[in-house]
Amino acid sequence: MKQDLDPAARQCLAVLIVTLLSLLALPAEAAVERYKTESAYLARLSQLGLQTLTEGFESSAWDVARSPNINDRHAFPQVISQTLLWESAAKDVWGSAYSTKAHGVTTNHNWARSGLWGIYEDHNGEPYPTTIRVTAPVPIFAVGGWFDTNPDGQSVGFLFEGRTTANEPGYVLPGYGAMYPGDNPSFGHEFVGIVDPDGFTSVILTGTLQLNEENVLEGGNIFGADDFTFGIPQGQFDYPGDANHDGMVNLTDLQILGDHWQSSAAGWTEADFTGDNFVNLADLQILGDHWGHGFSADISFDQAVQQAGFIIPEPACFALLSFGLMISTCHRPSEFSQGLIA
Ligand SMILES: [Ca+2]
Ligand SMILES: [Ca+2]
Ligand SMILES: [Ca+2]
Repeated sequence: MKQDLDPAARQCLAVLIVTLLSLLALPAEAAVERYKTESAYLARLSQLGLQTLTEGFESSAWDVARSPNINDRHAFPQVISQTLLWESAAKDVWGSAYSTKAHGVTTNHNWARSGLWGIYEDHNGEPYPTTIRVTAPVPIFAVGGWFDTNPDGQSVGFLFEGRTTANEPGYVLPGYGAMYPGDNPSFGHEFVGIVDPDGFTSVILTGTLQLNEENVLEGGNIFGADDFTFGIPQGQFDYPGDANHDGMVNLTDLQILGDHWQSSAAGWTEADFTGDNFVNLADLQILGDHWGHGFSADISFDQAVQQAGFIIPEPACFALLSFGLMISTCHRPSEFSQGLIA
């Protein structure tokens, strides 16, 4: 005898089957990717639609951690720059049993690849390997930078604390996390980058670590680094006024704003800071309000505007003056000038 399911039961069954199928179709954890050339790494970030955040340790966020020479060292346990937190993780990884000295991150000229400063970890003379943790407030997807080991010829890598799985060429260090070796022996600065499509909120920059037969961690080394690029989610790290995402609100951003003045199809990188797709006084006001962020502004915003040759349309004068601009050129041209003349 045939027993048809009633419509309600049939619907239930259908829902159950669809649910099971969708569970089976869930994507596996995406593989972590490693890059040894910066161009391939940057191309991948672009392909993934990630925004880039660069860190070259030149901005004033790092002024508290400058070590011009061996006798004039200023290391800080933690430095926050562009919303990323950089800190010494040496004692966390290697243990603190025999050390009471302060460890911290700092910058000097020796480790710079560009500009004046590169990062290193200061151990107050103690023989800890370099172990620097970078933490983000929201998941980010990639970290890459230029590493220089001392002595030359060693390689660095990335440790993701607490992870119990890893894909090739990564491996799990029980009790520590997932280790992804750079395998890029460093003679001078060499690039190593890593992309994790699943995202991460912290990563430790360190040597290519292993556990030896006695279950003791080894493989650390001493290095400095510079010119990092992080792959971050679009829009998450937008600092008001920082059109080009370099962590500073300065002439470059003002130039960008001038270049796109009165554009009606602008995004953040064209200096639309309000999100209305227009570049206008509201955006200029935001830039002015945050002028000097991330760098030591040696000229004021109004000086910069004057120097840049802004000619403000008449109705705008009042608005600008209302936030303290001393614009001497509030005369009659009805159009904004062709932006900025540097
Ligand atoms: Ca630098
Ligand atoms: Ca900027
Ligand atoms: Ca706008």
